[in-house]
Amino acid sequence: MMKKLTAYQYLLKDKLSGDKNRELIALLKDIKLAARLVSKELRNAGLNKILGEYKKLTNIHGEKVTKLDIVANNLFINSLENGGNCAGVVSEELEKIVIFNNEVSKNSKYLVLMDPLDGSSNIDVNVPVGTIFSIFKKSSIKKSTNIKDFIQKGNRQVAAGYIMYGSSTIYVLTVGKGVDAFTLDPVVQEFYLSHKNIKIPKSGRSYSVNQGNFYEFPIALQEYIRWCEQEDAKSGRPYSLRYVGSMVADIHRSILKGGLFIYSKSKRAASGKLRLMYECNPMAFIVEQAGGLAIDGDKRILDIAPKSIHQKSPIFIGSSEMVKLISKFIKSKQFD
Ligand code: AHM
Repeated sequence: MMKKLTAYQYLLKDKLSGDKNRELIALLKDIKLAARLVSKELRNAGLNKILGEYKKLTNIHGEKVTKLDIVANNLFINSLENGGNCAGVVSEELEKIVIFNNEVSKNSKYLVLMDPLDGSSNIDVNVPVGTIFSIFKKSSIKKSTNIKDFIQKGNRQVAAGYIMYGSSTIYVLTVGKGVDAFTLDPVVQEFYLSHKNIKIPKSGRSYSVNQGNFYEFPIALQEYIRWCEQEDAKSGRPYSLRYVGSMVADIHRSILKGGLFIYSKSKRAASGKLRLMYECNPMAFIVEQAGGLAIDGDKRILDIAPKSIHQKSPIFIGSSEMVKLISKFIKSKQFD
C-alpha cells in the first residue's frame, strides 16, 4: 500500500522544499492547527450550545455575527499569534488590522488575510461552511507593520487556501505551484494528501448564483442566466443551477466538476457582497492555479488595485470557457 503523505510531509518534499520556505511551512502549519480546532468545534456545536447569533451583534459589513464566527476568529488569531510566523492579520470579523508585537512575530515577513468562517448563516442548518485565507509578504521587514502592508494586489499573494468543513474537512491550498487538497482523518486528526495537482475542467454544466436576485441583476447577467436555462443539445443546456450559499462549497464543486460561480453587482449592491482581500483574491489565486479564471466583470480579480482592507468586489469565477463566455455577454450588453 502507498504511504499516505501528511500535508506537512508533502509540502516539505514537493511544493516548498528548501530552507528558505521553512517559515511559510510553519505558518501553514499554524493555519492547519486552527482549522483542526474549528472543525472539532463545528462537529460539536449543537451539543456544546454554540450555535446561533452572538449577542445580536453585526460585523462591519452589517451582517449578523454567529457565536461560531467569534470562536473561529479567536482560534485562528491565537494560533497565528502563538506560532510566531506572521506579523499581522486582517479578519472579516475585525474592523481593524491585528498586529502581533511579540519578539518573534514582529520579525516575520508574512501577513494573513482571512474570513475565519465563511457562509456562517448556514451553520445552524448543518450546511457546509469554510475558512478562506490569503498570505502576502510584507514589502519590508525592517519597518513595523501597518495597514499599507496589507493593501496589495492579489497577484502578489504567496499562498492562498480554503478549508471546507463538509461531510469531510478538506484543506485546499496553492503556494503558486498548482493546487492540492488534503483531507482530515478525523481519528488521528491529521490532514493527508488526497487530491494532487487539481485541474478545473475547461467547461461545466452548472452555474451557481443567487437567482432570487434575478431582477436586481444587470441585463447582461439576466440574459446569461436565460441562456443557461435554454435547451441546446450541442452545449448540453439547460445547465443545472447549484447554489449552496457558502462560497467555499460552491467554488469547491465548480473546481472539481467544472462550473461557474457568480456573485454580481446588483441594484441594491453596487460592488456585490463578497470581500476582495480575503474572499475573492484567495479564491481567484486558487482557481487560476487550477487552470480556471476569475474576473470582476471587467478585469482580472488578481489585478485589482485595492483601496481598503474590507472592500467588496463582484466576482465571476470558475471554468475558463464559462468565464470567457460570461465576459462576452457582459461586453456586448448593458452591465449597470
Ligand atoms: P458571510 O461572510 O456572512 O458568511 O457571507 C458570505 C457568503 C458566501 O459564502 C456566499 O457565497 C454568500 O455569502 C451568499 O450570499 P447570499 O445569501 O446573498 O446569496
